[in-house]
Amino acid sequence: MQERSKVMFLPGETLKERLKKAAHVTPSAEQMRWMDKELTIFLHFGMNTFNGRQWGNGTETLSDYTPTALEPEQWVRVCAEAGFKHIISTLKHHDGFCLWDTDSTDFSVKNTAYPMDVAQELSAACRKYDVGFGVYLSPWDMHQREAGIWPTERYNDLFLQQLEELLTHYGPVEELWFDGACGDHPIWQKVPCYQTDQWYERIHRLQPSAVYRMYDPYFFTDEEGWKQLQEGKGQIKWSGKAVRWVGNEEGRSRADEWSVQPVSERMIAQNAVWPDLGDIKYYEHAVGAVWYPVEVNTTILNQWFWNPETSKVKSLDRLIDTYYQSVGNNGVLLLNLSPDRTGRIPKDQVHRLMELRQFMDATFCRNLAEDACVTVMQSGKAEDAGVILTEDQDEFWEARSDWDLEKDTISFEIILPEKREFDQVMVREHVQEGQRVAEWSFSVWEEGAYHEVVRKGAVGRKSIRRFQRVCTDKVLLTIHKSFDAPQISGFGLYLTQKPESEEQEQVMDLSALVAAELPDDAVTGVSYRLFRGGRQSAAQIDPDVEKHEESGHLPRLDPELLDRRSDYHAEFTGWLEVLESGTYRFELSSVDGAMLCLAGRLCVDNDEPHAWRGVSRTLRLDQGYYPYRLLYTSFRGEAAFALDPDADCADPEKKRVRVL
Ligand code: FUL
Repeated sequence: MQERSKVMFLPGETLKERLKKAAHVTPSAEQMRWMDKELTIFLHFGMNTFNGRQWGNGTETLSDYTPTALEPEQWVRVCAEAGFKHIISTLKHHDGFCLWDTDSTDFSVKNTAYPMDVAQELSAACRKYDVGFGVYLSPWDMHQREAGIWPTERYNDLFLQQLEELLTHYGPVEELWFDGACGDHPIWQKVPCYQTDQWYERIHRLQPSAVYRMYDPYFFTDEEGWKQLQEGKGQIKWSGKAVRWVGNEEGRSRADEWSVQPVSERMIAQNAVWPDLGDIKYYEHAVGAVWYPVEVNTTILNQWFWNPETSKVKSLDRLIDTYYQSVGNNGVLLLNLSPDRTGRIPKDQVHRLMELRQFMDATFCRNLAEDACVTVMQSGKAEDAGVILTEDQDEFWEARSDWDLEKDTISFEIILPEKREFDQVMVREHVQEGQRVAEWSFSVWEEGAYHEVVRKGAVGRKSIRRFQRVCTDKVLLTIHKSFDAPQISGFGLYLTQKPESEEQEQVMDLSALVAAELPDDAVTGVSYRLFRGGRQSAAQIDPDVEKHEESGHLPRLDPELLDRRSDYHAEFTGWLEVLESGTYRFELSSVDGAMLCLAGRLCVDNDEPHAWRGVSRTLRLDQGYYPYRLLYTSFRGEAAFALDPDADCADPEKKRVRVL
């Protein structure tokens, strides 16, 4: 089979012709190998681990870096034991501190009291455990900015030097990660000194089997070239080795994740966050299409770097959900672990990761349709299609070659030897020859008729959909729409098997901290301080050190103060009154980071940039008054937050906890 990671369209072609062409775009061997890994580990460790920040500023001193028992081999062991296939570690984050023996700068581990070359240890351990070695190298470099080198041309040379060192000194590299974040420059715009073509050229030459998460702005061609492409002349620039950022960091993906992406813009930039990216409508004006598979990167903690005060491990349910949003939605999961100040991944993260492993093992160990009979109706004839139950990805069932996008549909009837219980269905396309299915459904036979329980768009390499548990011996998979003859290479039915996990939401007991009476100097209403410049994390605000731009008093806790502006952070302080002793669920919702402290203790942590999201925590409180402090940062979104201190009580009049 010929590999074709891009295809060009001609101006007069109809939409149908374009879609048919797009159906034959295929992954490169490198992309296919990467997609088959399914599970990969991200790892954030560096200066920030020691100074309690999420973004350093490049002025850290080498003596801040003080691991006590740094052991990259433990990172790899954890990764291998959990069945993850490669590990991408932050060898340089935005602060510019290098965790390998680099000749490019003095700001590296080499000059610290703990001079271990992390890249060296990590890559050696990766070879030992047969785990891939990956590199996160931040283009944005605040240390070099302080030194006056970023963002001049000299910086690109320095960056190339760093990249070459990492590509040549440590054996095979599986994946490189070029973060688009840059607090000094508008997001989605290329920093002019970055010569990204040179970066990619080095990878192609020095590590030809590596894939890379491209730096966000990527140009398919120049302005002139774009005009030509629109006239049907020339080729877009595409190596077939890139992987696509899903567009958020919360472990969510779109309803439909298309590995084939129509090229409807000269540049890839903020389209990473379009909710309908890859939709048919973009083919109307596209000049071509490329294979650009999705990577879902998210954290096991509520933040990237470990922090003794603010980080907490996500619930197993959230991680399970992320699994379905990534591996179960035609993507690869890149899950971040955060070593602590010893330099090892702490037990609570390892424990949660292993719970996720147990969940995957127990749920997917047996395909409940493995011994079923599968028949498909084609041209009025029933045909055996049992091949879709084999585990071999290279075997598949293919519809007739004269498939018509508008007219043809196809149904597989799957008959089990007896009634079985299940609550999820898995479908797989033979993506080695393209991603084609655009609409499918799944129905179960109950009480003498088929009932549809899933209806969805794209399938891709693997699509797993969950529904209410059913018990039946007959199901139907229907392909309603496909850009060309569908090729189905896998089908499965599974039943969720969740290990007993510790209580998801632990009650935090603050009753001992109560201030029974409101102190004389307490005032009702809210005091605030506003600081310019949103931060990636609300935990980064240090109101006592930083200079505020505005301060004052408000009659109530009012997010309108922020006037929906982004790029602000704020501190609000005041008093809460608990009318009755009891347990209360506090819910803190926000766009971007928010944290609530009561009586000096961090209680609800909804930190990090994100779209509108609520986080809750159940607290035991005695009757009385509690001082609160709410930190908020608006980083990329439009400022908005809301605090509900008695979220289980819907009637505002009856709430037993009040913000004064
Ligand atoms: C973001 C960065 O700013 C975070 O610190 C983290 O490295 C994440 C993977 O990407 O854009």
